[in-house]
Amino acid sequence: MSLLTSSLENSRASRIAWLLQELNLDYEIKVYPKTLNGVGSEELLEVFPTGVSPVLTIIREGREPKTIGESGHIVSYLIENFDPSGKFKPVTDDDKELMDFYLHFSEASLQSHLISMFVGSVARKQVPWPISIITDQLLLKMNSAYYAKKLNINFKYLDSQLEKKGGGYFVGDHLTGADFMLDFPINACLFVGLDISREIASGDVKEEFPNLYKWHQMILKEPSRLEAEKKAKSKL
Ligand SMILES: N[C@@H](CCC(=O)N[C@@H](CS)C(=O)NCC(=O)O)C(=O)O
Repeated sequence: MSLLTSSLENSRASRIAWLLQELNLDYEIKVYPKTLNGVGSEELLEVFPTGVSPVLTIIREGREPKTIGESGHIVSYLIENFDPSGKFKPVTDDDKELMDFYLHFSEASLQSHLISMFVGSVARKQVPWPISIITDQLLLKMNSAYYAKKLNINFKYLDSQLEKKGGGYFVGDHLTGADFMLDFPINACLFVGLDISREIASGDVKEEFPNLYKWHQMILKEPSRLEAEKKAKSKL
């Protein structure tokens, strides 16, 4: 398989690399340069019409190569087609429904607001002083009134979900697509993207989301995730 990405650091591609590693699949990572100011890569546009990453090309003997996009879809597709022992499949119908919810929640309700804040923080750096005094205030107000506020509600909800089930993984008692999808917004954005998290949490991020923090610490030790990270680093 070929995992195509415009970036390996701070990228949704990391969740796919981790899953490929967990599934013990043979994969290579191709890194494409960002050429359109972070809105996509011209090279990627040639492989997939939206020009954003991650994109996965599945090569199987006797079949035409298949190229798929959207990280949530890639996660579902890989688990559906390449997890014969059902290692990552939810056990009950309720768990399946919950996992599907998290697959959507991750991109639709977390990532959308995280990206808005990220775009704001990049734009902020382009504005010269002293105009930046005003634009900084405007961005902070926008974040606290909307994006950071929404994210605080959504991360608190996730935290309470883990609390309700006594910790562990997001669905059932083993890794599912939910954990792969939530890896990026929680591990790379909430606990590592400190500038953003300072605005999302009213105080200390670890204290405000203690159950997410425990999950974060557990996930960082997953052996296949560490292995995928090592492979990705060798590509940088
Ligand atoms: N909802 C899409 C979002 C894809 C997306 O926006 N990817 C970012 C990287 S994480 C991207 O390619 N941005 C443009 C760039 O890096 O040039 C998904 O989950 O795959």
